[in-house]
Amino acid sequence: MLLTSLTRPQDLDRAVVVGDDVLSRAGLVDAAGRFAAGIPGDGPVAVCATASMDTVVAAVGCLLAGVPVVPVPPDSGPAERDHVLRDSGAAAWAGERPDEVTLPQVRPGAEPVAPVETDPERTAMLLYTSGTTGAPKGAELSGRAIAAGLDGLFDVWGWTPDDTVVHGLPLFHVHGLILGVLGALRIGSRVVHTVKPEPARYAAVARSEHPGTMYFGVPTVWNRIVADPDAAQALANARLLVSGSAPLPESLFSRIAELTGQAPVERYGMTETMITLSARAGGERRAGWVGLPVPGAETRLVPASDEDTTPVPDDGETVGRLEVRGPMLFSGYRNRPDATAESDAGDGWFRTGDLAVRDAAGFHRIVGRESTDLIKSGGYRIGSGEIEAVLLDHPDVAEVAVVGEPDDDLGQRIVAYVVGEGGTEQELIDHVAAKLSRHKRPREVRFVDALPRNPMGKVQKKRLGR
Ligand code: MLC
Ligand code: AMP
Repeated sequence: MLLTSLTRPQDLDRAVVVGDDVLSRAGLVDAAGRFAAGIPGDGPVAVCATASMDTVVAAVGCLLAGVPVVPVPPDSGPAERDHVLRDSGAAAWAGERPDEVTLPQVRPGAEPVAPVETDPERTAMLLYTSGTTGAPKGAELSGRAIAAGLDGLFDVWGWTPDDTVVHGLPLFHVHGLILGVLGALRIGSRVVHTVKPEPARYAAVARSEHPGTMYFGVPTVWNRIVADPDAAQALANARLLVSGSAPLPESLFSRIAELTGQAPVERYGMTETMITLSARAGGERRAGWVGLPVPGAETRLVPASDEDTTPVPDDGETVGRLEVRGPMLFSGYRNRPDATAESDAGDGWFRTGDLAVRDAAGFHRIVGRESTDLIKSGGYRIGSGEIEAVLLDHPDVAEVAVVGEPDDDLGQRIVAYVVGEGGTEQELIDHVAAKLSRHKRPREVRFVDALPRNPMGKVQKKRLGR
């Protein structure tokens, strides 16, 4: 059973709070059990993952029924949504249903059904995530993998039922949904979701009668919190301030420490691997470093070039390609044996695509990514290929190259270099926002006469940019 706390006989008031909606543990079990009663069959359920209690109830209902959950970003445009629905083989839809979606809608039953024991190896969550090219891939996470990943975090963060987790992150990714909701429901702590990850909302919870003990954010969220010193100071009494999903700049680490009196805990993860590296609650927190493997996880650094066979020393300086192994890893990409095989380095090692260094104490620092085609913007992982394909569909675009450029707030911002005539910058931005999730829209379009290409005709993205 993944959500172990839900089988405890004792109730817990305010077990889940999302905005103004509040459920006790018993209330959640009842609502999720009634949702489960309405699930037709045992195929995956696509959950329109708005930041709402409905999403929490639907996801928990599916897990109690032993049916895979496919969280769909609520603003995903038709191109992205159709792909997710087709590829996942979703059999039903939960939440507000767009006209074009014809799947049967889950209608909660009058009586809750009891949780079923499911094969822990069965996919519990199918999370869609971008690759460098093509449409997003569905990472299959089994109940066993999710449980292992969460148990590791309970250990390293000293996370207990006495905690209250606070965040406002999207409920369709590992960070917001698995850590931020399922983590709380597994250990039995409370969770407060602020609907949006705005500094004032985090501060309001911190100053309320029911303050949090752990606050989660991506670096963009922390950047906005330190820009509002009053909000930052409200978090001073928290037990842990946790950052992840993208690199936390050293200056931001220091600023958080200065304003709140405590250094943040940084951790590193991926959709495919959950969280594999983290600083310890009671251990060293080092700016620019993501800490040690969580219990069960192992890491290795392989030479950064195929020609080089010299082992990468643990000197804190030599860069290698990061590979990870452990019980929290996914079971593969849905319908993509090619991509699954490509990510598999043998013996259970997963190629993260990240470049890292490791020091003698086992601390890791992420120094970049192997591919320029994966962009991290606001903590979202975005493949340039998917955006390029949509832009090329626009009649005014002849050629395009999409890259991530440094951005003080978002980490990277999406910039599209376009060869073409007629379309304005805003038209092209809106074109992408209408077809894909909004966060995949370019923040900037630069019109150029030609794209830099090598003699083979391949675009040289590293030569783009200011
Ligand atoms: C502006 N907007 C437009 C638009 N121009 N919308 C459509 N088309 C246009 N042309 C509007 C939007 O509607 C929205 O309004 C507003 O602009 C903000 O847009 P945004 O891009 O969504 O928000 P922004 O403020 O930039 O977001 C910052 C952020 C967000 C931090 C809130 O990036 C975020 O939630 N990031 C979290 C990502 C995350 O959880 N990643 C974890 C992955 S798991 P409105 O009204 O809707 O606000 C993982 C594993 C691990 O990585 O290690 O954790
Ligand atoms: P996603 O699939 O959205 O989970 O994105 C995973 C990617 O996010 C990783 O491969 C890293 O590139 C990046 N990432 C996650 N956490 C961190 C971190 N703490 N520091 C640097 N990069 C991170």
